[in-house]
Amino acid sequence: KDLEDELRTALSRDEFRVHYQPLVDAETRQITTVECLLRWERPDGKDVGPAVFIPVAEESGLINPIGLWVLRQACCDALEWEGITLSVNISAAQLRNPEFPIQLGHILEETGFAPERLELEITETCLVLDPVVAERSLDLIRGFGVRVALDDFGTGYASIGFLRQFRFEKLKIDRSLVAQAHEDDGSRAIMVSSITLARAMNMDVTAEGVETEEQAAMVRAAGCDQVQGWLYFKAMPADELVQHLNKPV
Ligand code: G
Ligand code: G
Ligand code: MN
Ligand code: NA
Repeated sequence: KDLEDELRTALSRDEFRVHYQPLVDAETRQITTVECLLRWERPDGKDVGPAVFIPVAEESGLINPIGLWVLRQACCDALEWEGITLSVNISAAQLRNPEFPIQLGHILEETGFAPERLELEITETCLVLDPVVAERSLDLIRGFGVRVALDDFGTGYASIGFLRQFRFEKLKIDRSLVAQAHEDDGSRAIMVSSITLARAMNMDVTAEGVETEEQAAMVRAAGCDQVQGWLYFKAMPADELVQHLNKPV
């Protein structure tokens, strides 16, 4: 309850920041996309990460205004990052909100951000909880020209059925699967066949959480289109990010 009140105040006092983590093209090694990761700069200096405050925001419904703030801020920041796609995490509670597609449409209109440069990352939780509403919202969102990525693939359950039903434009292989694939043959087989399947369905594939050159070589060989992880970049503020754009890593 305390944290919930603090989050409410944080929004009105403009204490949130959007940081950006690049996704690097597996072949050209150029930055193609940046993922928006929310940060909270508390005046008392005590860091609370999104893994802690996002669940509280989700339970309280505050994720709706916070999520819209992230979208608006990121679209403004990225307006002049020519050729770069923006990737924004969307919670189940946001996707379940029937107002969400309309609000997204307004933000695109007001900021002038090209919808073709926006990608939304959703998790299968969004789809399990309310597949009918999710499908309708995703149709509306795609109608704008916005793409949809399935995030955290490899951590959940029935993902293969979802791939067929929801036709994501991108699959993001979770970092736990990337790490395990480097350790054991069974996990590697799951990762490699998931990538093959996704590509056969015309999806783009990103490997997340790549921390070593060995992992990067492995996911490249398996056919990933983009590589994301601390090997290349951590999330950083916009002014730092712009110094890295248009330079191969
Ligand atoms: O930034 P970090 O890597 O610590 O993120 C932790 C978790 O919080 C991840 O699961 C990430 O997807 C989620 N997260 C970060 N920023 C946002 C955001 O703006 N909206 C939502 N819904 N989740 C976010
Ligand atoms: O759930 P999602 O995939 O959106 O989570 C993003 C989270 O993963 C963020 O908390 C981000 O800081 C973290 N992350 C990004 N790259 C790496 C990495 O290479 N290693 C680790 N351990 N975490 C990472
Ligand atoms: Mn994500
Ligand atoms: Na993920």
